[in-house]
Amino acid sequence: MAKYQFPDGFLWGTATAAHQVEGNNTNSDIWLMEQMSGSMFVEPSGNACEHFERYASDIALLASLGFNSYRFSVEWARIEPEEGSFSDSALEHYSSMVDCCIAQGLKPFITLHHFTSPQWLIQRGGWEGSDTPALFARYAEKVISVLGSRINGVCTINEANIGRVLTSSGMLPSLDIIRQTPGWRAAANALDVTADEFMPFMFAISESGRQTIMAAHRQAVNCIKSIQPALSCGITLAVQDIVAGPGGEEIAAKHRREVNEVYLNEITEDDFVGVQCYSRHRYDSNGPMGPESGVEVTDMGYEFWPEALEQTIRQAYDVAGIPVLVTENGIATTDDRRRIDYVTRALTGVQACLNDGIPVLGYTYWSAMDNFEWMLGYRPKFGIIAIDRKTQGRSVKQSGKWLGDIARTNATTFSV
Ligand code: GCO
Repeated sequence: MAKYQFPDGFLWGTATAAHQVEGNNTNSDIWLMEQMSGSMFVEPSGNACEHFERYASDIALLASLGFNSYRFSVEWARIEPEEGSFSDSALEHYSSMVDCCIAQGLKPFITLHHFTSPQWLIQRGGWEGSDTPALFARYAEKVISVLGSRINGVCTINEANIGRVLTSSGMLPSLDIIRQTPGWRAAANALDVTADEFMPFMFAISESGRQTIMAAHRQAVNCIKSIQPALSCGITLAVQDIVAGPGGEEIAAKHRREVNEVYLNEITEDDFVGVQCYSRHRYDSNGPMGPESGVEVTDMGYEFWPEALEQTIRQAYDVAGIPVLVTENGIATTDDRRRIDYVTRALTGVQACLNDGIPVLGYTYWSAMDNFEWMLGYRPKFGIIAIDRKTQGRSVKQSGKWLGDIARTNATTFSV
């Protein structure tokens, strides 16, 4: 038996992203891509989980389970549907979400950008556009001037390195190939830009894309701090445990550098780094090796490898030297017992990091509810709350009750 006690004030939460749960995010670039014939998205997001309308009861449900925080994103394409014109009603909507969290005893953590961008931004060069950092900072300033005094933390940009993760791990083909696909070309056409100019966030993998993203983060943090100096700000990164298979030392080290460390090195002044970890990635001298035979795979096709979380917390802290908030960790599975096993092993790693004195601020499970898993649509089920896609009915899974109980007591005993 292992007894775990987490530090006072440890954050226990779940996360969502606007586009994946709200529904009808019609002014965003990803919405457009989903509608195109030949789209790389297997289905459109449609009305998603109707979280835009149902947020109050969803938040109450999460609070009733025992969590003490909720990480959600505010949607740039709703707040600034046209360049320079900010929607009061969208800002009021997110303001009500924040109030609702507070009333229910959940500390609100907001993400300003979670993959989706307004279509007008893409017409202005998207995530390689030279004005994008300043445009993002202006949006951040607007949001924080409304919400800033009532929230507990801000993730400026979700998974700054996602494009590099997807291409280096072989989950997506190269950008050259993607640009030839009919769905990509049609979406570019619809916005009157060329296939090369069309640059949504997830695909900004070049060095200039990376610099645009990191400059947007820095400029946004400066704006936020000028309004709310004490507000905790960070960026989140997709950090899988990158390991070497036979002969793969060099290439694994290269990927660790280009996908993780180059970003971690630039955020040493931030208040925290958001670690988002799902599995490990193995490389040999030929590149990504895929899952090892005999290792269970999740419904995402990832290795069931919850120990990766401990490794990535350690790596992030080693390089950036700042507190770590686990902003995402979770598993896509329809067998909820596997979810409990996965989180048990992941929390074992969190506890080991805490025991070694690493400042881990909290654990956020991805995701509060089954939702729109981007290109894979609604098939992968990450949630601790199931959503009936016909009726939109919510039902809490066993794992939700289990994790909520751990959150409520801030302690647990595992028979490991
Ligand atoms: C990401 C995002 C989430 C995903 C989750 C599961 O990591 O890609 O932050 O939007 O849905 O990670 O893949």
